[in-house]
Amino acid sequence: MDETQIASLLKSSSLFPIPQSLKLSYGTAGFRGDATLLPSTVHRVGILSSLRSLKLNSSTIGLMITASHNKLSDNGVKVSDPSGEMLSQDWEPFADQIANASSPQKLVTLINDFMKKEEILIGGEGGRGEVWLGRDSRPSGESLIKAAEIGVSSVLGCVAVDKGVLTTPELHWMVRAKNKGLKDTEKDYFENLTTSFKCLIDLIPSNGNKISKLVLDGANGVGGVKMEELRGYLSNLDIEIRNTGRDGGVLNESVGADFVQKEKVLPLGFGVKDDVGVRCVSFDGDADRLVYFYVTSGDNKIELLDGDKILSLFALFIKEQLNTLEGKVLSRVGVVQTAYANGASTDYLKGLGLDVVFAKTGVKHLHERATEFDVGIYFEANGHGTILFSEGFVSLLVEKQKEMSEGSDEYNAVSRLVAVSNLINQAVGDAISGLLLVEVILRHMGWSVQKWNELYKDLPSRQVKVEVPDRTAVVTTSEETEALKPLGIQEAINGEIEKYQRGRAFIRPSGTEDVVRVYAEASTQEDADSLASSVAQLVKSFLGSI
Ligand code: NG1
Ligand code: ZN
Repeated sequence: MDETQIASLLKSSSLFPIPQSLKLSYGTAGFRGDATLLPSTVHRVGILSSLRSLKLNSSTIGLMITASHNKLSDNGVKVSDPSGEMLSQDWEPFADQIANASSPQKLVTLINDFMKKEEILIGGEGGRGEVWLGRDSRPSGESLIKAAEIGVSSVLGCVAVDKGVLTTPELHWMVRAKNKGLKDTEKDYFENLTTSFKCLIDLIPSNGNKISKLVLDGANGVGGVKMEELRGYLSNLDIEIRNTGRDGGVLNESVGADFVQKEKVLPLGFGVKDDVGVRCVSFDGDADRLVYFYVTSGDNKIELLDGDKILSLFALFIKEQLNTLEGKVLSRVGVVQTAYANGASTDYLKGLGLDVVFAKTGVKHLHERATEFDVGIYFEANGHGTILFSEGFVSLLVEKQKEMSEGSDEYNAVSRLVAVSNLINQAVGDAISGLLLVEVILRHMGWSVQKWNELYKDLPSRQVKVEVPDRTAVVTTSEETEALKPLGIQEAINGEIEKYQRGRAFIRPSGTEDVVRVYAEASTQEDADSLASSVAQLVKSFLGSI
């Protein structure tokens, strides 16, 4: 690194001093924390993104400012690799190191060492770098974007392009499209969705399955607003949009996919009286998750159709198309879930004859496993997921289609699969594209939300979070189903599990909030609640509570 570069880094980082006692780690989904503490972190992630772009021959990198489902006062930052996937995990330790470097000098030393190791050249001998910036609707995002911009451009030869307020999946999609040399604007994103959605609607055999109105809870975040924009392009979707954030509601406060999935109650803005039986859907704060629900009657309890049920609907539809192609197209279809998947969904998917594998919590882990298949479908129970089609498989489909007679069942099945591969975001889970696919499949099947819900019956479950002095004291096995530390806690949890029919429970430290999460499942809701509360009690007694 030459003198000019060193001076540039020292100067820019002195503008963003690191708060005392800040200790961050690039968790399940990047860095998160109270927004006021994050300018130095975001600035440094800007630097990292530039280095990543230089390392990858000037490919465009994405930097997203969001804290997804966290409260409004939080924010966060995560990086998209050129393919639209999450930052490669082998750069995460470097991200941790620079985010926590205690002074500009230490930061420069770390960067210098890393550049030598990675053989990254800067300035005259190096190439150019480009980083696209996006942010969700959090007000704190405005100044954090500036910190990112300054970080990016403090690396010589690198520029930041501010793409404004976006959903997380939009930015990932745009970065992916840019690096593939495809049309890459937000308008292109909308056009791609509308074209493939319309194509799937046109392929519905009767083309007439009527479907009732859908009501969206936008979590008072960016997703509802973008959905309003998209509605302008779509003539085929009857949707009412609530919780757009314009009516005074607060982001993620008693609204949104995380709230609905974890609390299993109606979000604000939805009433028991008017909405009984209506098909409803919730996005999370940055619109990379969705869950469906409906009110049965009486109280504000809901029937939840979570990520597992969305996954099951998608798997069923894909399988139906592939069955039509039996003997013509060979494919490996796989499903990826996490320990949070409801046991009943796993049984159902296995019953469909699908290969079901498990990954650690966090979509980066699920995504990686899904790439092992021709068609890999992954979902977290919380509604974050997508379908990955290998490029080879899509080319094979297009090739085979040429030999089929237009309008035949097999021809239509191939057309549907190709249209799904365009509609569904191949970069990352995307609430908007997920919603469109659910809607088209329900129409294709001629199903109501209630009928879809009957695919299988969820085992009652309960999730709680426990605030502890140090969540890192919990260390788990790789699949997160057993706790290795603190010593003795797993035996105690097992002792509780044994008391319940179909009991299952586990704990893990959250990667996005300062809590230990507890998950419990049992044959009745009462038992699931009681198991969750005794395991939470164990966490408190082993780790202390605050
Ligand atoms: P943590 O906080 O690590 O549990 C949560 C979700 C993940 C994932 C990330 C990213 C649960 C139990 N965990 O992670 O699945 O979506 O947020 O947003 O829902
Ligand atoms: Zn999110």
